[in-house]
Amino acid sequence: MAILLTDAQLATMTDGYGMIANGAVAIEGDRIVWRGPMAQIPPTYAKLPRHSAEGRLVTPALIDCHSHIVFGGDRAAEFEMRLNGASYEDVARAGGGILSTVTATRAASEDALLQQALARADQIIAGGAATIEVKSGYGLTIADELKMLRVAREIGKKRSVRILTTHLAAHAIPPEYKGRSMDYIQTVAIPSLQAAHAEGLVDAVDAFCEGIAFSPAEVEALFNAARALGLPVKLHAEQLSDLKGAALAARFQALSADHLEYLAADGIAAMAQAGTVAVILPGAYYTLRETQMPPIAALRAAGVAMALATDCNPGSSPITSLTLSMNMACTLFRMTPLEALQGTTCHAARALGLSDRGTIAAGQLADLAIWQARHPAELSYRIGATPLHSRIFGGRLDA
Ligand code: DI6
Ligand code: FE
Repeated sequence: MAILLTDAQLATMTDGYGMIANGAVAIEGDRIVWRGPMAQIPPTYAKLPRHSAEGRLVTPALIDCHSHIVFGGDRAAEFEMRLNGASYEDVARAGGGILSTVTATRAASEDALLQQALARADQIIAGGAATIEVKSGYGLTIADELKMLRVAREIGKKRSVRILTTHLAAHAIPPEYKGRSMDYIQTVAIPSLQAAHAEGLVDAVDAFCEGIAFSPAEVEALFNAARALGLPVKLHAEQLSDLKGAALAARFQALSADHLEYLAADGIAAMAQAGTVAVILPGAYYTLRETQMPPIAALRAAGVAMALATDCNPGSSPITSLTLSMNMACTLFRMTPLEALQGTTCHAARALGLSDRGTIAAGQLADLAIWQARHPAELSYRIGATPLHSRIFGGRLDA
């Protein structure tokens, strides 16, 4: 299988947008072997079967580097509670919130979970994604965390999408461990991580470092276990308060620290030093009607790479659109359309520790998005549209 994609407005994302007007991409197997201007197609690639983008914008396929798309039930009732005045923390303390999803997820069969997750994955894919990171964290027993990770991996077998799985047993303290959170880390979170790793189900380890979840000391115990297994870490940090989670993550050379609304200068400096990516999640900010903005300007000034993701989850971010997340990041946080697209391509790849995708360059996976657009700013500008025309996944044009 080899094709030459022609007549494209290429945003290669190798240096800013890295635009190539009237560009072409040569693909052999699942890899890009050449890209450049139409006028300079090497003779060997000029003979390949051609597929015209007809002047459309072509970008690397998008990457959703932070999602929780495997879960049972839904939380529309909680949405309604919050609209009647309850805060996110009130809902969590009242036994709702994450724990109601835990109950539904434990009760669901693997197949039922898969069917629901596929529907969400399909929406993210239809928005131009070819890679989705999926977290566990609604099982909170060894068996149920493994079940979630198996379901997540299954999505990649059923659909044209690459799935990365993140172990997030340290997401919430289940009722049976109420008041014994360190005990939960020692007897459930760490053993489930070890078991999942032994089954080859884990690409990275995450935790929720927050007053309503796990303390920095508890996260550190988990991260030490991850390190012993040679697994990279990432952290839900500074979402609702500043527990210095980002600095803790940076000490463990974390791939990313995510949310970051309450991130302070010390955390930014630690992330810059460690090369930890800041994953910005405007869907959660929007849903929770948060007013504290993540420190975008300070992250930019410190040279911290910013990624952008849906955080798709039933409580704080029921969104399956990366382009809408990009729009929110621009309009709410004043990220630029370039930063937004870097956030869902090259910087999202970095947030997952991947160097084989996120740009259009020789050697990269041939995962491309062809858009009903001409300029990349259009992707962030439109609200609620799905401007995808078609995708190329692993060198094959989607049916
Ligand atoms: N922070 C979030 O915003 C989500 N998880 C987390 O650690 C919320 C997940 C949920 O409410 O179900
Ligand atoms: Fe999250």
